[in-house]
Amino acid sequence: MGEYSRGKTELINALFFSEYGQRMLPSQAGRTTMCPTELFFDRTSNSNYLLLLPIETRTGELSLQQLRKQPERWVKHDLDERDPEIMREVLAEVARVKSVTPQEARKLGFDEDMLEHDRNKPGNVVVPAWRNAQISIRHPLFERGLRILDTPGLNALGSEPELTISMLPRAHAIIFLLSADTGVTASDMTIWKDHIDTEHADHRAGRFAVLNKIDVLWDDLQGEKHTQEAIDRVRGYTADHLACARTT
Ligand SMILES: Nc1nc2c(ncn2[C@@H]2O[C@H](COP(=O)(O)OP(=O)(O)OP(=O)(O)O)[C@@H](O)[C@H]2O)c(=O)[nH]1
Ligand SMILES: [Mg+2]
Repeated sequence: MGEYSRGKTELINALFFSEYGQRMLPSQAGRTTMCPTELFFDRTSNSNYLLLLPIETRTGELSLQQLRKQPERWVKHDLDERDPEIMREVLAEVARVKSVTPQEARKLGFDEDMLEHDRNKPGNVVVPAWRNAQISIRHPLFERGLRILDTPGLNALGSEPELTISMLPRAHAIIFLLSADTGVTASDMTIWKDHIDTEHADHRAGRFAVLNKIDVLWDDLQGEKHTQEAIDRVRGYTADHLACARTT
């Protein structure tokens, strides 16, 4: 979890897909991941695929949990691991947005103030095209049962209540991504307080705050000692802010 552009998706790419030699999941500057994205391996079907739940299902009566039991409501793409280039193109869907009128956005349950305006179509706003993505992909850790949830940044997080009420509190562990150059910003803090450091959450394997983008603190002019001091400082501030124990 974390505010947008902290590098959540890039971390998943680095940890799980580095052998493909390219970014499997879309990761770029600004808001990228638009819907909660689960990664796992479906041992029952023993196959790789991407399932996407259209945003329009928000107008229906069924909850996300109910919709998860109805495969016909999801759009399915097969993923061929022998063709990483095509796989990457298919996985780009998790970043897809739609341009709609403010009325349509309200009908879909969005708060207009939380949405970005469509620069190509004045008057329109941009909403995620999908509510939820499920990616079944063969990987030794996923085959052993690991399941990861990659979340979008704060605004998109807040628009899918079941995610924050049921999925996140049940997670065994949370990795909270921060950027080393900014430390804990106000919106990082909102995510930490409202969605992670909550009373009824499980998180039995822990909550880990991770300072990403440490390379932006590297400074050839000032030397290594200076860089190390800068890193120590930001770690100290971060730990104090989040009131969690410092680890190396
Ligand atoms: N310099 C540097 N850039 C990074 C690092 N990690 C990620 N980035 C870049 O930061 C940008 C945002 O990364 P994403 O992985 O898309 O961030 P995210 O947290 O998934 O963002 P959302 O999907 O919008 O919530 C991308 O351009 C990444 O390449 C890092 O350790 N160092
Ligand atoms: Mg992302």
